[in-house]
Amino acid sequence: MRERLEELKQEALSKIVEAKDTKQLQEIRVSYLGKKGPITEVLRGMGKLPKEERPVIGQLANEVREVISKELDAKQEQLDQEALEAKLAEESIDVTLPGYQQPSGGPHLLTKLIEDIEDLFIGMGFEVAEGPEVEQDYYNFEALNLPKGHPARDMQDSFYITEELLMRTHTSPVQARTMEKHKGKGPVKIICPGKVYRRDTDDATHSHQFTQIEGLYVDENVRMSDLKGVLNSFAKQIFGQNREIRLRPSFFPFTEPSVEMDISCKMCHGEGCSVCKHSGWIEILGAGMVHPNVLRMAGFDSEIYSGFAFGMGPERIAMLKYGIEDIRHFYTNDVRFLKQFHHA
Ligand code: 2NL
Repeated sequence: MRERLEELKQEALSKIVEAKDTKQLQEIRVSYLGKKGPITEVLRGMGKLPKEERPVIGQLANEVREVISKELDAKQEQLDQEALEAKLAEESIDVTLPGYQQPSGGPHLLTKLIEDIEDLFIGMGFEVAEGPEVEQDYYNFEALNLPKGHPARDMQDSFYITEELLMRTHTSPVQARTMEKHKGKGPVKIICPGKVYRRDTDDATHSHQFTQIEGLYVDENVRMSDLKGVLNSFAKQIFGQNREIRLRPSFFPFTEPSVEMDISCKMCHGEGCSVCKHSGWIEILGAGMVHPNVLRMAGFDSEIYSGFAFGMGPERIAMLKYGIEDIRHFYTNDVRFLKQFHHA
């Protein structure tokens, strides 16, 4: 019986060594230590042994049980440890790998330019005013001395929503609304930046949606020389202190007299080149003295009050300032284009 027990022990231990998982260990436990296992069987057969042998064999059987049980426990622990290590190895991350780039964006070139222009006019005492992009025919045209039937308000050129509502074609209606709110009392000194809409076919120099900045200063004794001083200061701050300005007579329905402003060409220092079409001057904006009809419709006494107004296109300013050749670059938002101006 001794040999049998010794044999069972060796058998069980070598099976434990070879066991690959918890399930196999459990099978070994049941088959060797269970109620129907060989050790229990040996103990049952003890009755046939001589009396003095019984405690010795009994003790040996218990020792064998214990050794097998301990080995099973130890092997189980080893398997658990290996499983844990495998899991940790699988889930480990290499903290020395380079991280993902988190590219940071920046304000759009046009946003930035518009804000710079706002700041510069705020510095000269103007306030920023905004208004609706869906506008009434009255504020967009009528109040600006463009009565019904005026050639400049051709249905074909504007996006109408109803007979009386359209997408604003300029930011002037914001100025008309602001003047009206002042109830005939000056001063009104505002700039109005925003999106405007025209029924145009998009190409390198036209867009059905673009931006505009208009300015308006209404008070007693506002003169053309005030307009010239403000615009001169604007031009030098945006394009450089070495620029000259020039005012040429022009026509707008809402101003009288009307002018267009040019800045001297930097490329050729006024000598003439392809940028300025060999004139030495580049057109930047339109302006003039507010038409008395416009003042009167907004509730101002045109005998007491006078004003100047101007309008410019930030896209055009940006194209000239940075040499951008296609207006569509502003709206297609190719980051390769946009990021060139993040530090502008
Ligand atoms: C241009 C010309 C201009 C105005 C806009 C204006 C507004 C009011 C009264 C009088 Cl409420 N005038 N705006 C005046 C002259 C020119 O814009 O070429 N813009 C891109």
